[in-house]
Amino acid sequence: MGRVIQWKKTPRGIKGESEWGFFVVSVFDSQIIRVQASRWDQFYPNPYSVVYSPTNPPFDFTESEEYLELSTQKLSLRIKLSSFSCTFLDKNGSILNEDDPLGISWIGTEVSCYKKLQSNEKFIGLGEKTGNLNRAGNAYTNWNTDYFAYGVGDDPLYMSIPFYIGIHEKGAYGVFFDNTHKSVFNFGASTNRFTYFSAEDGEMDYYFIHDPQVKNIISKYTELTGRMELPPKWALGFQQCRYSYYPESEVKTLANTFRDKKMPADVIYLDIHHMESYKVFTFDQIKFPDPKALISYLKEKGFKVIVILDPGIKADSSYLPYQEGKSSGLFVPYPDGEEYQAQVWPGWCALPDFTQEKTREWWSEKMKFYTDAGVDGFWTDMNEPASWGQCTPNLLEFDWEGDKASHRKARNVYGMQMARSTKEGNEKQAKQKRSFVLTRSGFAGIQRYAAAWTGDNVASEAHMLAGIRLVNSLGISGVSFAGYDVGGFVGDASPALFARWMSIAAFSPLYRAHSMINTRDAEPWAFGEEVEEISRNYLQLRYQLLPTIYAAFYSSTQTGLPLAESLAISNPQDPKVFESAFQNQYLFCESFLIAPVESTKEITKVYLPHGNWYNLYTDEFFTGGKEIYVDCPLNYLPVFAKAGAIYAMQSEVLHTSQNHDQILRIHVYLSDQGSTFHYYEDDGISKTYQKGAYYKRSISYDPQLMELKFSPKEGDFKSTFKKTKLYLHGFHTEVLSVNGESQKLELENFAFLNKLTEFDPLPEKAHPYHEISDLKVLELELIDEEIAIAGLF
Ligand code: NBV
Repeated sequence: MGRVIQWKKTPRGIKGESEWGFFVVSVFDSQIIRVQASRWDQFYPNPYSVVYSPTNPPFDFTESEEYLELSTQKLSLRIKLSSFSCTFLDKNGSILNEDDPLGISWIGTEVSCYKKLQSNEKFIGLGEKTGNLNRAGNAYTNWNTDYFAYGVGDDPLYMSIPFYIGIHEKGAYGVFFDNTHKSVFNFGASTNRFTYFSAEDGEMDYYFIHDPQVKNIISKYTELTGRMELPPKWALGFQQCRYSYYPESEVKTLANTFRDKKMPADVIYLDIHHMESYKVFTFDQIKFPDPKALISYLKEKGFKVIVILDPGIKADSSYLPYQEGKSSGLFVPYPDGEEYQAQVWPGWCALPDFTQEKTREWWSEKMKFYTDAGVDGFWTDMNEPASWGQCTPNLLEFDWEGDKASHRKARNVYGMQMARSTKEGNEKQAKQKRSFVLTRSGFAGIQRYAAAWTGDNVASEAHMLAGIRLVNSLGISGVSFAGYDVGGFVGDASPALFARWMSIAAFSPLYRAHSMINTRDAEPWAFGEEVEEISRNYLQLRYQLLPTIYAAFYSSTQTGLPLAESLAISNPQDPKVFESAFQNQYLFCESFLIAPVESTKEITKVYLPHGNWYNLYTDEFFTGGKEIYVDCPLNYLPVFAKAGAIYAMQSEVLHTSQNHDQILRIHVYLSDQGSTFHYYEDDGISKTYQKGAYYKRSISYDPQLMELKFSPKEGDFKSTFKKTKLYLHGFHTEVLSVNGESQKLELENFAFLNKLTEFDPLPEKAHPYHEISDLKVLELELIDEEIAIAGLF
């Protein structure tokens, strides 16, 4: 940038000119400052990612011979006048982050921002990136790529989110580089001088976010780029996919097998073979002669159907969507106006330009074809966009909301705009219902439109663990609703691997099994009786935990925080959580510490962070801040409940719309720390919750008073539960006072998982059975008024 030549104050900050460029600095609020720099006096911000634009944030401004300084209550930015070099400080004056003297600079069109590496600095986030939790020492590229059978260290994959969090001894901060071009983030790879982010073209445009707590940095980032909307409850159930289930008789058999085998599930997918010659908005008439009848058959059994949508429109003049797209100018052209075509499943295809409003509108109307047949959700694949050859020419001209952009600028948002249009279509057609879209490709802000899955993974132990890190990293980067193909898409899972994967994914936001054409059958019963029982156990546990998972989804819509929370979020200063042995561990729904482990291991090392913990299955108590060894036979994934955890369970159900027994089971774990569970319930499907049709109350535990309090309910929804049953873990209480009335506790033997059938010749050691004996329980009427429970100890 060079020396600052002139500058002036604006209502939101400053703007000015330097020797080599122009800049705008804007205070967004007390925790976010945006820095824009360009070589021209014109700025072209990305219209797709940021949805937050506060007005007139208060800030102080000081000026000296050497510096300009903008400060809010929580953050200051000091700009050196001799070089436009930026230093961000917290409210105590500690340096959070500062530019290297090379600062913001250009090489041709490539724009970079070089920043000093702080001592022992760690970096987390950056969305769907393979590799370690701590990204220090590595570099990553953002360029949405269809990567079949990617390796666990490969980059780039399908989705780009140029947002990361830096953590060092003096604090933590977030940087969101809002440039859609191919970009590189280098956290000290091949250099010990700096870290940098750069893009092939476009402007330097980044948001600096600060809060002492990593959690709040993520919340702020999602205030900027938006949060997920509450999904329909069925989307939290188990989803079974395959490339592909057909014909319809096979789909029916699949549904019936789930029900016959008493395996909970909610969703069946139709992959590309549902179409006629892979043409989107068609059904193959031989394989699926009456889709409407099929879907209503499935609905009666409690299944929703999700269909795949590929963007490529077959260039066939007898195909209506192609005719319409061509005549209305909906497809991506070359700059001379000729229609661009590439080969995908249907053969040569035109590509809808989702950066154009009328294309999105048209696409969303077309979806009526599916919603009329009863389809409930959509799966947007190949939207990087992918094509045979994998080298889309850069000169293609996208509409970019009328401003025109080349493929270089538009590629990374293409998939996100397809997901957006698909969500709009899903909502438009489904009237009052919530939508569900699952996308492969995306960019910062994708969480507003869709859930994400991590593409074509492989059936291996390493992939199972890598998928967890991908999902956790997506969670750090605003995408709370994410998952991986359980069992691995490519290749054949061993029975043990499948069983372990099913049990880990029961604690994943998205719980979906999927596998590739020409691989072995990969349904939970396809690997033999033992795997079937283990799978059923974890499926049932997932469904029993739905009241907790649903409430956690609701919280995430409010806070932007992930459901699967890397331990780095709450323990950023604890070096242990970054160690390779422990970096896959995470908290699920704030209460459960999940310690993923390969299926080949019988014993594993687990790191329990600061705090106290209970083995979920046995209630064995552990003080945290240490490593422990834990048995991990195939039927028991190591899971620990946090001391102070409060969560809710329901009776076993086979799908999310099946009635439970109306008893809400609340589990509470003794702790010396206070805690609160925000219970949330609504009809699970409509949008009436936005107008007050919900049932909310908090359940708080006070260790000083030794009290548990249910706040009075809020909202107009009538809970589906009539009673509550308290399960007290670690408490010694025998009698409790409930709203002043004394009540005696019962003792119950309690198991989170069912005992496996005695397989011959499986030794007991391989399949132990855990039951918590004499757990203290108390059943109560669930009144909507305050419930005060005293006398705990
Ligand atoms: O539609 C087929 C597959 C799909 O099953 C998979 O989940 C996607 O990631 N799709 C990719 C196309 C090509 C797979 C080789």
